[in-house]
Amino acid sequence: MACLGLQGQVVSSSTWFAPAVAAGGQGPEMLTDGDMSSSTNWTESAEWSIAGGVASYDNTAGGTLAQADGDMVSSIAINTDYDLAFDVSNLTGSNAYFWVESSDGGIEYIGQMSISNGPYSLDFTTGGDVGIKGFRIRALDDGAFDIDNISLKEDL
Ligand SMILES: [Ca+2]
Repeated sequence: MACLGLQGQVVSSSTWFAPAVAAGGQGPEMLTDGDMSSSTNWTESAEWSIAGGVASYDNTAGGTLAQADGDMVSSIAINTDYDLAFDVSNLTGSNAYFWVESSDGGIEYIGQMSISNGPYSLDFTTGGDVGIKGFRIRALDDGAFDIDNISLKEDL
């Protein structure tokens, strides 16, 4: 059947009932406790702490916040597209640097980037080698910050 559009034109039913979300989308969440509700499945170097529902980097030296492959809901795979989201707040200092890597740092997923406060939505594609897999953020001064709501999903 046809429907009348806003200007009175005839709109085909296939247009009128087009789905709101296109095909593709995202897979399920792959990280455990990305909301920082618990530190159990995260491994923090001395420069990081998880408390009060956020992870905090203290800017004293380079440091890592990691989740081993076995602690993730699902594993990073080779030659796959991923969407990574997180929120940064309370940044001090002039800048902070940030890498996203496999849990031992052997494989780099996202190279050095400077960060500021705000929500981030990034994507990356793994290569043919993901090493021991897992996930970690490596931070380097200058700048302490908090991070929360870390989400990693396959970009379908
Ligand atoms: Ca939180």
